[in-house]
Amino acid sequence: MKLEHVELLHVAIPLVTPFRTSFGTMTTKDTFLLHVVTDEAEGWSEFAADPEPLYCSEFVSGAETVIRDFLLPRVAALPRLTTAAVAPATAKIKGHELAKAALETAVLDAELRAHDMSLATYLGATRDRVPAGVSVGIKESVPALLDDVERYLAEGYLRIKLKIEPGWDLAPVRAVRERFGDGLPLQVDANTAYTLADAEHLRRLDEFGLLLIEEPLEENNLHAHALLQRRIATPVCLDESLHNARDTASAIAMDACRVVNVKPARVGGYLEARRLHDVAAAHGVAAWVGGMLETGIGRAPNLALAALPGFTLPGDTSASSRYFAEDITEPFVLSDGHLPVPTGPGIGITPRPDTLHRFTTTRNTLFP
Ligand code: OSB
Ligand code: MG
Repeated sequence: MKLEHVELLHVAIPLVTPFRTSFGTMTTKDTFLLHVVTDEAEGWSEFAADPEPLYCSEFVSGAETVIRDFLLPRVAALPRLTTAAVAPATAKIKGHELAKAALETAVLDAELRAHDMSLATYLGATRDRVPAGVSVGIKESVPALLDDVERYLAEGYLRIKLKIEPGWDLAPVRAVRERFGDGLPLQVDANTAYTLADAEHLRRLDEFGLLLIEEPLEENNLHAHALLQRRIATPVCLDESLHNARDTASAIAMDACRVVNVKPARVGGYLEARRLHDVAAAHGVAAWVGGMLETGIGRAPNLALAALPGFTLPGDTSASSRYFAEDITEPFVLSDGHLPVPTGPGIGITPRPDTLHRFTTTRNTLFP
């Protein structure tokens, strides 16, 4: 393919309800979409992080600069543009996995459309629908949390993830277990809120039979997570600490995690995400696809990935209505606790022009 035009669209979409985690509270999905035009087809992608570097070191305005000044010039200089060439062309730029993922995914969407192939087919999907879990934020009270969980279960969600932080951990987990029973698939996510000094406290979660505890300790401290895992029975799952397939292999080898959260954005894109899937599967380690409150543009490719056979646990890929009153694409609708895997070419979806127009705050041409 030959790159002809790249446009970046800043979008701001209100969330149906504020989403509070140990690192902050979100009320809008405020990010950008990339629209790549080649001589053969067009592609879309969504940047996964937020305006502030609270979940990870990347952020919206920084990623725009990185893409415009460092990634795009290298990709535009390729004699022949293919998805497989994007990561090697940008490898010398350190880090910035989420920015790299946005660029690679838009190119991938265009390339697959040019070949009339769906992302699910390309990645090796074995399912046409995927079980949906839901990530439930920190609430002002336990009764308010129980109301939320009850509503999500009534909608059909098959697994509940509770966001936790010091002061909001044992009590909400105990309350959810007491109200909804031991059979409910339940897990927690601390987003790095604890330290090893909290090991004895976290061990008290063991009695609740959780599927996993996600990223309890500081980002990138595999050694500390391995020490924690020796002291608790709940399986440790890593999110923020895993940036590529190689460090995922290291984390598994040192027993720093017994479950892997795969977010394609966090690892530089879908090609590397599939490698994480393969590493986890080769080790017999459970894996699932995480989420970043994506619009339909980010959700569609995550659903294609989640359809691979090694994703053995329900993911955070929830329906559009869990996030937005109105999504930027046709909404993804929960049916019998599952979401459909897109079947159209590429990521299988595009923004609805009128909705996109209403949610777009600024458009910038990045290339030429
Ligand atoms: O840690 O998994 C996380 C949302 C934003 C940033 C980080 C995380 C999350 C979620 C929600 O837990 C996942 C989703 O529903 O998209
Ligand atoms: Mg997480």
